[in-house]
Amino acid sequence: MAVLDQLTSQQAIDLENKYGAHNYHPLPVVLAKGEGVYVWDVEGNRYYDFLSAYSAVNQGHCHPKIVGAMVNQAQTLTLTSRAFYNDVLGKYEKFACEFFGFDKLLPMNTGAEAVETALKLCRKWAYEVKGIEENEAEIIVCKNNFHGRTTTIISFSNDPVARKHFGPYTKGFIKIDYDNLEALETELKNNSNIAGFLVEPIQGEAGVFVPQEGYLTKARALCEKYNVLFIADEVQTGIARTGKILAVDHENVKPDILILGKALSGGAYPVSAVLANDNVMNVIQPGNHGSTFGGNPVAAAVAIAALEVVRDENLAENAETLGQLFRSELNKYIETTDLVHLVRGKGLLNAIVINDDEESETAWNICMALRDNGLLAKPTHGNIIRFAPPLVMNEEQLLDCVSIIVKTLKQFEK
Ligand code: IF1
Repeated sequence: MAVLDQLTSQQAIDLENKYGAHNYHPLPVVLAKGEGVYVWDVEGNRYYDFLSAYSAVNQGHCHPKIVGAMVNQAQTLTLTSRAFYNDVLGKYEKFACEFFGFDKLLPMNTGAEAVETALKLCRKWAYEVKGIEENEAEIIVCKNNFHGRTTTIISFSNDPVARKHFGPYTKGFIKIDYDNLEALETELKNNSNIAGFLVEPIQGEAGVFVPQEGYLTKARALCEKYNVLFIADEVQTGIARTGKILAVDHENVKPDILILGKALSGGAYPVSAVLANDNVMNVIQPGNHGSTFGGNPVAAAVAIAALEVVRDENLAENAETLGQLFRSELNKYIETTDLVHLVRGKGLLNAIVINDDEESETAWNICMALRDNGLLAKPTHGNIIRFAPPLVMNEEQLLDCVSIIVKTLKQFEK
């Protein structure tokens, strides 16, 4: 077998099993091609993608404008490092700062790196601007958070699988309940060493958990009152996914630090960023932080194109409209069955909760049956299935997907 011969699905799976670290448990489907809302496996079967690479492919697979920008830049200049200037980064920084309404952007590659960047930025601000004593700064985070997989980030996770045997852990984090303003105020009131509050506007990995209305506004106000930075991790919720450009826009909240990744590139390339105004970002000086690839010309060109697509194709509005339709259609079905407990979400970031315990295989089996019926989704936390299609979907396609989902769920009714 030559290295680049076309594999069967089973051959591809066997290769990954034998030669790849076993750090994932993928649904058994081997994808070979993507276009818009569709992906194809190596046997040529077509599926609706209802995961969008965990909300990275909001603009749809292989969007021609994004791929075009990438190919064009890749043929011109790919990487200079930040030892020299390149002629695309500044244009991208200006474009993105104006797009999201911040003074400055710090470019990185992955979501976890951007979260790390935000934590460093917050700590430095705490020492140099707020005046917290050296090494005393603490950052409040929420239980059941997901912010990535670095050593520091898993230090404040409470998922045993993500944490166990990776210690010793990084200090300086306080965990409080999500969606609980009293818990936040209690911490802020009693501890003058708090530098920041890091929060997901909707908790994705926790099963698309949407906080009560007003939570973000009030949390933001509390941060202001106690001179603490409000840090929004919009890696998953950002870039039109929830029906607004940012999930915090639903409450007109402006974070002190904004963390973006995933769909910032439309899934074409690893591009992440931290945005803040000068009063915060200016604490970062040469040598404090960086990355070989962060801000490279390909990433910059791709990100500009990816954001232009979101704007020009009105993806936020489309996510809002189709999300309403999706939840109302699924609710019609849920009223008729005991199998599904509820559907929840915002825009096109949704999940259904299966009426079964977390250890049961039902959600996984439903995802296998969805696959067989032409739609790809993945369980999170055992009994929850996340539904996050590309935002370039149209109404007819969405209704087709609803009928696939309902037909599949009906196969599981007792
Ligand atoms: C995996 C979940 C999604 C994120 C938020 C930072 C990052 C993520 C809010 C880090 C990444 C991913 C990573 C992916 C699974 C996935 C995920 F199920 F774990 F929660 F999207 F829903 N902040 N989320 O959601 O970004 O470093 O990965 O670029 O396989 O770990 P990254």
